[in-house]
Amino acid sequence: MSKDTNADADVIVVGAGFAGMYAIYRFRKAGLNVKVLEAGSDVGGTWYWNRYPGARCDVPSIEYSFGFSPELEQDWHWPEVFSAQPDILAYANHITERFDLRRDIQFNTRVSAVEYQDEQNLWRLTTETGEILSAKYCVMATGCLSVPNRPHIDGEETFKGRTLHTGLWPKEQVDLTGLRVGVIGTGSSGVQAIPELAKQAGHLTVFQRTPVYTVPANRKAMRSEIEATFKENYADIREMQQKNIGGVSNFSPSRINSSETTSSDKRNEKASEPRSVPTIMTLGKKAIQSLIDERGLGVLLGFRDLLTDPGANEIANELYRENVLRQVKDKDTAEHLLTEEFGFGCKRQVLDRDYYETYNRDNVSLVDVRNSAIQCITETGIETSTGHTELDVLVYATGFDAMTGALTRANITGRQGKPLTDKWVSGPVTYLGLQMQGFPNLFTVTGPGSPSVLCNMLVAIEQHVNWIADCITHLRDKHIDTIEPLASSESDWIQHVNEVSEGTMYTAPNCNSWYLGANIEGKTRIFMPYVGGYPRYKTKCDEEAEAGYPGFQCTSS
Ligand code: N01
Repeated sequence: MSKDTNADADVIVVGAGFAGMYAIYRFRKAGLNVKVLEAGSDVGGTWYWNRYPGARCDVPSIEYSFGFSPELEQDWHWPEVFSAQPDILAYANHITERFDLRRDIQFNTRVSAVEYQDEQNLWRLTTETGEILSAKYCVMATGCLSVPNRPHIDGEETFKGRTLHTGLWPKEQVDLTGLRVGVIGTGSSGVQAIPELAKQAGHLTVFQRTPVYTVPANRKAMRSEIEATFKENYADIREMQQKNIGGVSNFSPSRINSSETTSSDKRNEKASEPRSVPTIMTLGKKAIQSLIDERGLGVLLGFRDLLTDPGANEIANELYRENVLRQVKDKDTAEHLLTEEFGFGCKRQVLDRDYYETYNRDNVSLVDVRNSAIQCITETGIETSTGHTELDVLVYATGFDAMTGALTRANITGRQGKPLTDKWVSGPVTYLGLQMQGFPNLFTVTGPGSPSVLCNMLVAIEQHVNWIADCITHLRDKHIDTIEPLASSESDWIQHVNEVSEGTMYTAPNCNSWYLGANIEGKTRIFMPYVGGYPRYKTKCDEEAEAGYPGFQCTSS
């Protein structure tokens, strides 16, 4: 119960992923009474739902962790350099127990409506079971990739086998031994799942619409001396994260460039003044192929000009295609796996473990749905324009209604009952991805217009939740009833978000990614995250707070 009103809490948070979890800790510290509503039966958000075989993180474990507690940093042990889903979920559970978070979370509670009550200045949340809860502040911690996309395919309801989605994988073990399994989709989820599913299935058929750019992931175990060094330097690592464009301390492109060059390159660099950073264009194709031979395809990602120079991007593409042709033994399969429609950097980079090698297995086949279109799902499998594939299990690895999906589905209405979906009819409109005009005292964590999915998520989450907690504290201290952005702040910010994305590979005309909403039929094509970099973004948020929120309209009774 809220101390100030008759509401059920000071703040209701929707979602108990990492954002909702940290919100409990941080809001409690600010003296706020908090209640979290979570659809799942436990904490972890994306790591709770995405349990498919092979699921793991593409940010180093040491960095994909919270920085708010030095004791937690020291105590927690990550078994691998890049963590698998069970280890991240174990971390989420550890935090929940360590900070006694569960007592403020109501599980198995899906929110069906979030409505602003103008007269009472309260947010009223209705759950699917009809329960009604209210609070002065509402925080949507609903995640950027939390609404699975399952494209409609004719006949899908007739399939007599088992249907699964990578983003809603069952908790209990799924035994695929000896079964005929089909996978639709070759994004990050499909690429991670395919090698693991192939090991279990009798036969695996991959239905691919767009070939993926994927490079081998780091698969090292965490060595104790490396872990000790990280832990000794955690304070510096956190500081470096704050200064890095993607919120990752070792992500600086210049460091990557220098670490990916050979030792002779390094000697040459030392000898020559001024020091030149090797690029794809300066090194040339042959030299880069030797680097690939030495260290794998991932070296391509270390070159700065990959994302800025179309010529460099095309050389990287050529090298990429040549190396895929070398790895996949069956020439026809290899040809169909070749990327061609867009360059590196349009879609989220995928990291894999044995993706291409998997196509060399006898029990794996590829159906290229560009030449062999899916026509319908039958009782026993998938019918394409070139034949029928018999299946016992069909796995959708077809991604998410990203960034806006969870918010537009929550039936949010603001002042005078105005739906958020009306405000966002031409794409999401927010100020700093934190608030929307017309929706007072409603906050979004890692909302569209913030770095979110282009940043280390845990860094982005901590920054947003801290900002929101400080903002609510300010409102309380100053006896302010409502806060929402000025219309001009919103429109200036959206213009800036669009400007900084122009001319990048992300928004190239031939690029169709979920960042742009292009994976969802009918969704407005607009680049949703903020690509101007985490430090620049954080400075802007800090400036707003330090100046007393001039970009926002506040009211007091
Ligand atoms: O989803 P996606 P995802 N018929 O949208 C295909 C994060 N993540 O779940 O490209 C046939 O990328 C679609 O084809 P196309 C990460 O940020 C991270 O894999 O649209 N195919 C594509 O191949 C990631 O980017 C990790 O032509 C259809 C696939 O389905 C984000 O989540 C792991 C189709 C969807 O790929 C989303 O990844 C997993 C249709 N009708 C996820 N509809 C890590 O941390 C869609 N497809 C490593």
